[in-house]
Amino acid sequence: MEQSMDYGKERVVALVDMDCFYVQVEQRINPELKNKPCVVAQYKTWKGGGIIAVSYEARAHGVTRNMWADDAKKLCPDLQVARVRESHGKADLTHYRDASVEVIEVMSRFAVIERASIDEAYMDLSASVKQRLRSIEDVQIEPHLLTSTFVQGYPQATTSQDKTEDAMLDNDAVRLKGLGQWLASLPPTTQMDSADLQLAVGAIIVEEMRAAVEQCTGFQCSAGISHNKVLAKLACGLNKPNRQTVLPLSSVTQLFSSLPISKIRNLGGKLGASITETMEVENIGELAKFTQGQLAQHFGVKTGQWLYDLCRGIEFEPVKPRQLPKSIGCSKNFPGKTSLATKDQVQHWLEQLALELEERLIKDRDMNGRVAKLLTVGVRLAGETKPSSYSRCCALARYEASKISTDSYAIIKSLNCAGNHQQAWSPPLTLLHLSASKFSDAPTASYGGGFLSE
Ligand code: DCP
Ligand code: CA
Ligand code: CA
Repeated sequence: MEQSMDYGKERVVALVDMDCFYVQVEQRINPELKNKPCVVAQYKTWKGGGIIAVSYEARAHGVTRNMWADDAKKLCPDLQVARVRESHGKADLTHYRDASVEVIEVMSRFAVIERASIDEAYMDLSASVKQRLRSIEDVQIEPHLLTSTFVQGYPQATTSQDKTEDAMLDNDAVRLKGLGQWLASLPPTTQMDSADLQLAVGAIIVEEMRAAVEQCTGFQCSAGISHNKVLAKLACGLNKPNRQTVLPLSSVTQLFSSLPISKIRNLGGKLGASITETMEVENIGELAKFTQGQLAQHFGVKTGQWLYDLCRGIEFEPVKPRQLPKSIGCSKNFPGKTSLATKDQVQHWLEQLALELEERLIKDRDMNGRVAKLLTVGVRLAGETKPSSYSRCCALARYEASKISTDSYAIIKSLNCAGNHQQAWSPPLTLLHLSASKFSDAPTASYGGGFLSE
């Protein structure tokens, strides 16, 4: 098929992701933790608790997520440890969720955003970029508008002497050199349909957005600016923290030639593993040697076409305007000996989870004017060989913890293999998860906008 020169470069898409998010939230609550090696840990019962977020100062000492806080302290003796709060006997993430709402609120002043997780959001900047380009005169874009921007693939080191020279520069000098080179290669701002020029203007908007986020919330973040979600997400991770990266399509071939398939959005799991196995390739760029037909043969027409474009850096998934989470859920793990082995225990923890869910659903209804209609219960069973997971759902009729927990119990009861007359639950459960989804507008009388808020 004949494709236009700009195939795959139609949009400007960015991803913004907060740096060590929970750590920054804790540092804002307790400023003594700022600029120090610091982690956020969950629960204290075992080895000082499990680490779920790590400041960049602590990363420099080799501290990583999933380490025990006690082990991390051996690597970094002056490590500061902030603790996740607990309520209903489980982790309480309210602070982080509230901080997330603050950030999303600031970002939404700049663009229509899609909230992708507690600390990241996609945005389609195509329209804003065109508008900005129309409003600026015929000028060259100056590096001082892009003070925290890296351009992937630049500076282009062509000779080995170039490479030796670049190796002598500090990180920011390399950044500036690359940025300068790339900006110099752009056409004048009157040539509005230039894909790279559009990326440059997108990057200016994202610089402004990130500055506003820091100004209004105190939190720093990183960003990726490219032509689609996959490239934007990838670019965002290239120069963390507190930096943003432009990924022009022309730099993709080089980047993809040594990029493991698992690093690509949506390919971190089973699909990625099966691609590596069936096609016998390690890096995403290697997929470009297969025809559309070959890829379709192994992965079906739809996925095959998607991969054919993707390994060339081309992807079309739209940014969906959505600021609110699609579901509200909570869960708790019961590892090893703590697994739930009696009906009473299962009921008790369903009640605790239902209490949290009720609280958060009511807050969500009041703030966002919507109600969830579906309740899903997930469990994981302890297994000798491999653990198995199940989920069951039912209608969510009322926001009432007691009703939620009895309904939840009723729909998972059949997973208990112990006899009806026994108190045991078997096999024991190592995870319980409750989640509410399928939102629709709340009846207007029951929340803000009625006479009470006049
Ligand atoms: N989080 C968690 N458990 C995980 C992954 C993340 O509780 N397995 C929480 C803590 C993180 C937050 O979500 O602070 C955001 O996750 P990220 O993966 O974006 O990681 P960070 O923001 O901590 O670090 P980075 O600067 O690398 O983005
Ligand atoms: Ca993050
Ligand atoms: Ca994230």
